[in-house]
Amino acid sequence: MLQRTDFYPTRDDFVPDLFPRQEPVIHSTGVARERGPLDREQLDRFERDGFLWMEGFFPELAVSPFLEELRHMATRNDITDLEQVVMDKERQEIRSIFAMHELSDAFDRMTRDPRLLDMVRQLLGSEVYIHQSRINSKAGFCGNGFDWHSDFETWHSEDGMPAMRAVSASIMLTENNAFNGPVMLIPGSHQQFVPCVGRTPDENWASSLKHQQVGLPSRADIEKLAGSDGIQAPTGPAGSLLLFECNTLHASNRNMSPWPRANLFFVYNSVENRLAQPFAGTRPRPWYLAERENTRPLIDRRS
Ligand code: AKG
Repeated sequence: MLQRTDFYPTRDDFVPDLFPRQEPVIHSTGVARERGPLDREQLDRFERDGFLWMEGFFPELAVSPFLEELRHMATRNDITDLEQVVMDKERQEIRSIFAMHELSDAFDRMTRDPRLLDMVRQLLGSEVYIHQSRINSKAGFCGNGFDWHSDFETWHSEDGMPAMRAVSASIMLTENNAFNGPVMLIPGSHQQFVPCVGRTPDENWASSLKHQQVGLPSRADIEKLAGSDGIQAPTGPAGSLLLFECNTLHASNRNMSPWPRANLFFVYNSVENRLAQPFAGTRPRPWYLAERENTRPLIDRRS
């Protein structure tokens, strides 16, 4: 059998030191890059930091029906019993719902919002499809956090995503403030691939979605990367948007405040970066974590 070259080796007993990414951060070039909607300053910031924060991108009123729908889903046993719904390990509150756009027409329409699509196409330099969508919800007083990781490291090893050519659009469904566990990011970390020690158990996802144990960068690597430009935790009202590059290291703390925090994530992958077999040698993860079938280019909602 022909051996595939793995440009991002990870998940072994011994791994190389962190090393520079192999692809550009912004994949469009020339006129397509300059055409917008992101202007030069925004592109430069995304390229430098690995993320862009757009406070109040959508009006709060435009996102409140999505929060209502999430609350309604939480009351329905036929939804909470689904495999794609992950409950918090200590309390019986929803932690994540995957493939939101398959469960709800409203969420599906939102993935095709022309303003989102145009920005993501500009960043990825091609047509795009949804690799994964999810809501992460942290109930007041008890919503758990997420350890430091690069999404790409997981998508590469467990899903067979070949290259760093995916972007997450995270839309805040509630206010994100300093106390309710906002996402923290390490600016500039997307420039380095951080290999992670440890082999991937079969069906790792069954436990990792509640508490990740492999695919975690070493503390020394996190310290090194955060040592350059620190850590940022963008905060703002419901409707704010965080666009972040698939390899940007991020994490979040437990929600110890009384205020719930719910964020929606749409992961757009380039149609030129469709999934292969997982590089960790494990079986492919379920469809709701990694789309393999429905990879046709998304068509704008307006058309
Ligand atoms: C992830 O889902 O990969 C995250 O790191 C989410 C962090 C959060 O929702 O606070």
